[in-house]
Amino acid sequence: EGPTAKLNTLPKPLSLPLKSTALLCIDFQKDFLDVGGFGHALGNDVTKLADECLPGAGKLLDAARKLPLAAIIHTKEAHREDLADCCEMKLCGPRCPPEDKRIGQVMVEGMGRLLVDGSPGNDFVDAAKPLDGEIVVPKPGKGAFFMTGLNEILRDKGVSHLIVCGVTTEVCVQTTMREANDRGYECVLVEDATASYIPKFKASVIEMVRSQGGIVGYTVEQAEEVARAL
Ligand code: TIU
Repeated sequence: EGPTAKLNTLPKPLSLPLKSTALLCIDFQKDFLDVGGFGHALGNDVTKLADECLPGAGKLLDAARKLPLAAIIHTKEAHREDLADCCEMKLCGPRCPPEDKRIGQVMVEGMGRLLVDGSPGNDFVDAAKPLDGEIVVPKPGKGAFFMTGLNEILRDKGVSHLIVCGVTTEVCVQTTMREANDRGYECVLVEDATASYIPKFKASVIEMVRSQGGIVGYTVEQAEEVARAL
């Protein structure tokens, strides 16, 4: 019952029930999109992500804000100041970054401590900033359901379907979609509102999500199409 948005998704068309659909924006933070952030400290070229996914994310946010969707939720990968929620393996595990490029260090003046909540560089990029009334979920891991109240928030709001966008496609976005799928949420990944440092991994995730009849969820090419349908 209620209005639906019909999408030309793969592996088959999907009808989103608006009353129980949430927009989930994953980690649109300076730490991943800007030079001097955590993604940069990991050795990635971060300069292409913004142009690839922020226009699409903006279209989804604009459209969702005009409707009563069940919720608009923004996650951010953010550790406590004392790093008590950052395990040793993440802090200085196998990838063994130099001391000055670890979580909690200041790599670039003005960005503050890498991946620490409250640091300027840990904040959202301007193009995807949460508005008052939207939900912000800080998370210490890659998946948005790990050590957060996200499942309870979604249950409380009666959410059954998630429109998913964010960065990076194969790390926090894919992990979150798999967690959501296991918990019974139907997910649709918006291809031009997500990006990766490694383009072939983004392409692979899109293929993987919708393979085997939609083993993890659905994909749709353009935010524009979702915005028009909402
Ligand atoms: N490294 C990388 O691609 N991503 C992350 O570490 N976190 C998120 O994807 N948000």
